Amino acid sequence: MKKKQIITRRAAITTGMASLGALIIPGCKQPLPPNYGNILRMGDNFTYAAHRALLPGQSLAKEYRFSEISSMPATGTINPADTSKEYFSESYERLLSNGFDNWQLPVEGLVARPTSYSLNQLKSFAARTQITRHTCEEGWTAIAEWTGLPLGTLLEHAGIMPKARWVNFYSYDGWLDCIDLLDAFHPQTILAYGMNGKNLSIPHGAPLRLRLEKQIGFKSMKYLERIVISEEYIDPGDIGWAWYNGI
Ligand SMILES: Nc1nc2c(c(=O)[nH]1)N[C@H]1C(S)=C(S)[C@@H](COP(=O)(O)O)O[C@H]1N2
Ligand SMILES: [Mo]
Repeated sequence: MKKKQIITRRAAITTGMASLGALIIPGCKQPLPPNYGNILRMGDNFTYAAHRALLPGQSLAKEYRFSEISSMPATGTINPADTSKEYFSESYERLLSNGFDNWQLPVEGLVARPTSYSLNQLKSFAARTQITRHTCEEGWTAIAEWTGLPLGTLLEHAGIMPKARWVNFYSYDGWLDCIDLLDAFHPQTILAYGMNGKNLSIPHGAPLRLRLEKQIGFKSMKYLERIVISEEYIDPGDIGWAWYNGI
């Protein structure tokens, strides 16, 4: 799918970052978000709950009632096991043929304990369920219920390091995208394996997708394959979008 350039909220983030002692890289238009060490130093109490309470710009996205759930179309990639599509993935096809029993999510890079998590392991962490509105850049919205584990829980389980600044996501249909740690530790940022009370379906990103409720729809990556924590910004190439697209 072709993505169009939209205006970033650069000014807004820059202001927010100033309070975190973050830098604007000279000669680079992009503001540098805080690393995990910056976030840790913001409080005396290094617990996840404390980070969350202290982080700026962490207002919650609106959550809806069960009766407000709408139908939701699946867009972009709708089945990476479809051999007729250019995004076909042989490894995804193999995992799907086995009901995702062998699926694992590696969490690598700047973590003390690089780990590959099975779906059952991910489901064993405390889950969060939220009914939120998805806003696609192509002009439609939909309300659905999502269940999964907070991304922050996983990052702390893997031992995210103080130098870490970016969380990069790779998907089976070949996408690469990143978020900063303010979004990564936002309480509504979850890795979802459930939708509307059922296992996440193939069109909606099975077995695991990101839900990033404060940014535009395409940032909620489906078909997660791998997570890499980095200090450097990993350029996803020309996807026609800035890395930050808040709503
Ligand atoms: N891996 C992957 N993630 C993706 C996409 C995709 O094509 N591939 N499409 C994005 C877009 S543009 C939107 S609007 C949402 C759509 O989610 P849905 O198909 O569950 O409605 O997923 C996003 N995440
Ligand atoms: Mo979208």
